[in-house]
Amino acid sequence: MTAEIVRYSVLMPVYNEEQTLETIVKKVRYMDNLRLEITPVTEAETQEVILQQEIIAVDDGSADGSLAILRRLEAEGMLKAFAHEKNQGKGAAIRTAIQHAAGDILLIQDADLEYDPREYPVLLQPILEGRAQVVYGSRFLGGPRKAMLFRHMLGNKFLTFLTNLLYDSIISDMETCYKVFRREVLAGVPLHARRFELEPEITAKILKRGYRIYEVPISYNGREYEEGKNITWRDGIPAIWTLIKYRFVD
Ligand SMILES: Nc1nc2c(ncn2[C@@H]2O[C@H](COP(=O)(O)OP(=O)(O)OP(=O)(O)O)[C@@H](O)[C@H]2O)c(=O)[nH]1
Ligand SMILES: [Mg+2]
Repeated sequence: MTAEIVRYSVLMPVYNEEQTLETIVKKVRYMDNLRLEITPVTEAETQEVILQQEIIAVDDGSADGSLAILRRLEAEGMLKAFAHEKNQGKGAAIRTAIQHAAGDILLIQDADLEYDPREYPVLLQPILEGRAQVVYGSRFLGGPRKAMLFRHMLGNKFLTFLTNLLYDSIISDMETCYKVFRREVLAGVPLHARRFELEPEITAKILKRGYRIYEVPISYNGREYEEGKNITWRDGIPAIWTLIKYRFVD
C-alpha cells in the first residue's frame, strides 16, 4: 500500500509572543510527516496518508524579540517567516500568511499555548476523508478544557448565536482559533479584516457560499491576563458589526 502525500500549511500570526513562540513552533513541528489511517467517505478500504507540513509565520510588527526568534527558527529550517513592518492586527497577519501558503489544506495556529497541535489529526481527518471542506475545532463540544471566565463564555456564545441566526447554521464556536480549510475554499473569498474581525468575516463568507462547517471537539487552555491575554468585551463590537455587514455585502 503506497501512502498518499498531502501538504498542509500552518498559518501562524505572531505579535509579541517571545515567551511561547519557540515552544509552540516545536510542538507544531512534531506534527510534520504525520501518518494517518483514513477511510474516505465513499470507500470501504482504509488508506494511509502522510501529512507534510510547512509553517508560514507572520510577525505582525512585534516590539519584543519575536522576529529575531522567527529568523533563527527559519535559518534552522523550521518555518518560513514573513514580517509586517508595523503592527496591523491578527487578521492582516493571517491574510499575509494565506498569500504565501502552498499547502492543499490551510490550518490557523495562534502562537500562544491556548490550543494544542497534538489535535491536528482530529482536525484534518474530516477533510482528508472527504467529509468536509472546512473544519472548526470547538471548545464547546465536551473536550477537556480549563474553565474560561463566565463573561468570556457569554461573549463567545453570543457571537456564535448571532452567526447561527444570520447564516442559518448550528456551529458551537465561531471564535475558535482552530479553523481548517481546503485551499480552494479560501481562494475565492475576498478578506478585508485587519484585526480580530477576521474570525467572523471568514465564517460569514464561507457559510454564505454554502459550505457546511464540520466541527470536532478540541481542548482549550486559555491563558490569563497576566500571561498576556488581550481579548476584552470591546473586541465583541466589531465582531457583531462584521457579522451583520457581511450578511448583506461581500
Ligand atoms: N493581540 C494581537 N494578536 C495578534 C496581532 N497580530 C497577530 N496576533 C497573533 O494572533 C494570535 C491571537 O492573538 P491573541 O491575542 O492570542 O488573541 P485571542 O486568543 O483571541 O485572545 P487572548 O489569548 O485572550 O489574548 C496570536 O498568535 C497573536 O500573536 C495583534 O495585532 N494583536
Ligand atoms: Mg490567544
